[in-house]
Amino acid sequence: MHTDPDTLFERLWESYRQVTPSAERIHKILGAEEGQAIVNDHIALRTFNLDPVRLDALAEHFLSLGYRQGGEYHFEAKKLYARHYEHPSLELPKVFISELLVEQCSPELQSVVKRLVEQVRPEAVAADDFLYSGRHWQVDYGTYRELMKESEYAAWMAAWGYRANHFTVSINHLDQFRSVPEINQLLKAHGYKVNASGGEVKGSPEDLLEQSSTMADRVPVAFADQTVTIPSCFYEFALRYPKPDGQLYSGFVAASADKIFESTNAGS
Ligand code: OOG
Ligand code: NI
Repeated sequence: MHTDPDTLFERLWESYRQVTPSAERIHKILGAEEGQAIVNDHIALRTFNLDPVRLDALAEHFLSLGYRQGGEYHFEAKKLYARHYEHPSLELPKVFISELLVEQCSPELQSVVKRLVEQVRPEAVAADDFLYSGRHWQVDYGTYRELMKESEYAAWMAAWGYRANHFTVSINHLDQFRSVPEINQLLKAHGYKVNASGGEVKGSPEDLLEQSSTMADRVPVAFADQTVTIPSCFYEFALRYPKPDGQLYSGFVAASADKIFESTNAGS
């Protein structure tokens, strides 16, 4: 486990950046427009609900840094469960961790995923670098395709393993851009594809959270048998509104999250 959150987030960004060239470019564009550092609202991690890699084991890395558990979110159709974590020091990014409810999936998917997870050493999960350690298993492209038919999430996990699947720019901390549509316009002007599932702006002021995201980059990944270009990670943007007590809402919105998961879908 890391003892310093800044180092953990730097390492997570480094591993994310390596497979998400658009995030680094957009980060630079925004940084140049703003003339100040870009603040992260949150990051997200994915896993399977099997020992030793279940959500709780990933969360332990943040609890040991003083993070506390926030809300819970259910995604019945996608067979996912998620929780968010936040730190009392509000400048640290929130963390959204989800897990695939493997027992609800087909026997075929279950046996593939169990075979992958069996290859993860329990000691590796507690190690400093686990959250950005990538894949701990061999998987061939045919298996990835099979998983994809049933769960885009399972296929993504099989290909990419442990890494942040997105970082999220806090629009509240920007000066030149005040709304999600303005950000979406900037993204499109630079040729990036905005996730349009459920609309390009997810959530509303009534939800206290508005979000948008790019569609994941497509980069080559080395499967056990061949190298193929597939969706990697994406960049997200979030604008939070104050609750009646004046504090910014710090939770997530399940209906919006449900669509944001689709930013890593293979599409047409
Ligand atoms: C997480 C999707 C949900 C949000 O901000 O609601 C999310 C994922 O794709 O793993 O990031
Ligand atoms: Ni997110």
